[in-house]
Amino acid sequence: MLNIVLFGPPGSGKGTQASKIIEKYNLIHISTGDLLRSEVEAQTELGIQAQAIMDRGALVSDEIVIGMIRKKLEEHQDGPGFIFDGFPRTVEQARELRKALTDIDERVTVLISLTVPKDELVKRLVKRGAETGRSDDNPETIHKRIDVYNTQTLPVAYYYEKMHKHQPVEGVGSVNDIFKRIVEVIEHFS
Ligand code: B4P
Repeated sequence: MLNIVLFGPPGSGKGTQASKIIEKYNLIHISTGDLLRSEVEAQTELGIQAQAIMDRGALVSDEIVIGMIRKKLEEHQDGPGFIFDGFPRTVEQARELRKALTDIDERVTVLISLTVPKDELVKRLVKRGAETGRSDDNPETIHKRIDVYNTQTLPVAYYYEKMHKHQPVEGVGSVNDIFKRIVEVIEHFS
């Protein structure tokens, strides 16, 4: 299996590049942001709790997120592999992912980390907020999300670095150019 973690701050292009990677490699897409947003839309108990957390730019609890991931892994054990988009976001989530993959005799192939300067991130997310009305894409929440990324999520990159599986990729430029850089990394690690 090819198991890719797509990593980076909010607005770095994870969701955008994930759809191109899936098209080329036929992987199962696991976006914890999308999974949470569909719970919000369905107004489930989990969704109601998650909405308040997401709207203030904080992270939903590890327990909830890990539960969602394990369910998805079980459903697609026989596929060509997974792309994890926006997960893991804490070192605890990274450890749990390792355990869950080990349970199905699998491991992460590579963590691809999209690097984008903060002013560009803010610009992209403000634009998306104006276009889509996404409730966490407002200036105040965007700054909070970037702070949360720097304090709680960035350590995940070091966790994979220690295993020689962390690969930074410049995330500024055209979507197609960035995708080419990502494909080079995937071909190298697979
Ligand atoms: P996510 O849904 O993961 O949101 P995101 O970090 O903003 O990334 P997204 O993938 O949507 O955006 P992208 O960079 O592709 O998370 C939302 C919230 O859910 C979190 O704040 C948290 O509360 C919760 N959550 C999710 N996962 C969690 C977890 N594991 N644990 C706990 N809580 C969790 O794109 C952004 C914009 O940039 C788009 O408009 C796009 O068109 C544009 N763009 C992309 N590439 C570009 C390029 N090359 N040039 C110019 N613009 C570009």
